[in-house]
Amino acid sequence: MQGEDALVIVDVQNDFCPGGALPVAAGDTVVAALNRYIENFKAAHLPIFATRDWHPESTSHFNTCGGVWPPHCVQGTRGAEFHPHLALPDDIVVVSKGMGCDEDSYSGFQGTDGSGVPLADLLRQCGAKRLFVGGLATDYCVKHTVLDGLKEEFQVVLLEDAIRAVDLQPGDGERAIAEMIRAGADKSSGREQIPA
Ligand code: VGL
Ligand code: ZN
Repeated sequence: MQGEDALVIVDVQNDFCPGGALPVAAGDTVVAALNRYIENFKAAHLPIFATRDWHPESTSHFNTCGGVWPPHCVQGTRGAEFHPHLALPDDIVVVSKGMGCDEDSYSGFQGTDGSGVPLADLLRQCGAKRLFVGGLATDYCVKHTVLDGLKEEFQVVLLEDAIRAVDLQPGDGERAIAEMIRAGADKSSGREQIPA
């Protein structure tokens, strides 16, 4: 890790974990890995961002309104809360996305903080050049966040031990990882770059 690194935790919310409305298999197993990264980034005084899916009750993103997904991560519900064991520091920056009635917003870069500042601006404001990305789900929000991060000209390290896939089709997660690597992401688990 170095002074220009930031940790970006994608959508580690109850609804994407076992028991939630749109559960990712073993989704909750990313929590322990992410908590280790959080500790390391905190100790190095490096910035940490957490994105969240933050949908209205009615949106074209949901199968109740013509979309693909069962309703999930509705604003203010328990399902939209971060996983209770995710050890988010108090000064974490929360980036919300998917608030519109007509958008999927899979990418954290479509999200904003409480004052409406987009993620890319928040990252640049704190001098970040390299992003370490983990969370849920590999084949949707992690993938789109990583690809947009690269388009925004950040270096991106995919935290392979801290992601899990929806796998609507078997192999979607593996294909998403391949796509991220092709686009320029570093597949390192981050372990050699982050002291344990
Ligand atoms: C996500 C499907 C629908 C995700 C969000 O966070 O990966 N997937 N909404
Ligand atoms: Zn969603």
